Amino acid sequence: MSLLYKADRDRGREWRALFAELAPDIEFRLWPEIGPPDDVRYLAAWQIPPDLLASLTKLEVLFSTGAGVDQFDLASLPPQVKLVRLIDPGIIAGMVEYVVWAALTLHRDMPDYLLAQREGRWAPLPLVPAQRRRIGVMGLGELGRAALAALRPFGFQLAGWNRSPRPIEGVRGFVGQAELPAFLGECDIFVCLLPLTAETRGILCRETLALLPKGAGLVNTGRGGHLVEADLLAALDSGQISAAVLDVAAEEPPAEGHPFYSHPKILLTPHIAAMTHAETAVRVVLDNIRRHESGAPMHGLVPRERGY
Ligand code: NDP
Ligand code: OXD
Repeated sequence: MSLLYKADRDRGREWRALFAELAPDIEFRLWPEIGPPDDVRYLAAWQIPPDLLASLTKLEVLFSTGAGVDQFDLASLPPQVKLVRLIDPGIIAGMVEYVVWAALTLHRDMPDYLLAQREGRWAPLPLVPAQRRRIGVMGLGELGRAALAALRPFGFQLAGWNRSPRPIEGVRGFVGQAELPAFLGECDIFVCLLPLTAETRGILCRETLALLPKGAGLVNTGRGGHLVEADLLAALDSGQISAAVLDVAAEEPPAEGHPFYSHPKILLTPHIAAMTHAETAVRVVLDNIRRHESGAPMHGLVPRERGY
């Protein structure tokens, strides 16, 4: 039985070493050395070259090497192939660090202070106590829930918005489109941790940004496709949004000269909020392969029709 790995090659070498140690019965193949394609039962990939799937006639499971699956063209995935996303403690830990850093950065007005420092100004702003700051998270999945749990000890007023009810202690819950305006109206800082689907594409747009309290801060660690970039720039210009921390962009990397690189109210990072580490990810994938082989349900199995 073999698994083909098609993602970052350096990380692939780490995966190969771990597979050799932990699962010598599985032949690990590192793209582009795919060997006989009809031996491949498992594919672990971030992006899939066109035509690859058609050659893997015995493929049983496609494992995303990340938490999301929006990078795949699901229409080209044969219906019998199971699709599994990565629910990985390493990704969760990375995202928690990033969201806490981003929320505190906005809470403590760091974009203003960075600008003041560069301009040689000593300009203290009022310090808002955490108890008076309202932080909302969109998407209460693995990552959204972990981020909220890490923000709780600071004493912020926390809220969460989700497709289905997900009660979380210490967090005001809002559900579905009908409650989106009420949720947004209570976010001084809000964090997008949604998956990118037909329903969530463009969800951060002029209409929704206008529902936030004036001067709110935005964190997008979901996908670039959630945000209508021109609408954010307009909201920053008008002061409707005071600052944004963005880890993702519609086009990655954004083209040279893109306003996100130089905007004084935007902190941009290159899609590094969380990263997949071989040490944790390989164990998760192996556990799922063993589950699949024994007929047990895999963790992170994606219902195709739902798209996340
Ligand atoms: P999950 O699938 O665990 O959670 C997604 C959550 O979003 C679920 O709670 C789901 O609701 C909710 N949701 C889905 N669609 C809607 C909708 N239309 N309206 C409201 N809520 C909705 O995903 P994760 O938490 O693991 O990951 C979330 C996303 O984070 C990934 O898809 C990826 O885009 C992004 N990500 C970014 C990274 C980075 O480095 N920047 C790293 C890793 C992930 P329900 O409970 O009802 O299903
Ligand atoms: C992921 C990502 O989905 O890194 O894991 O964005």
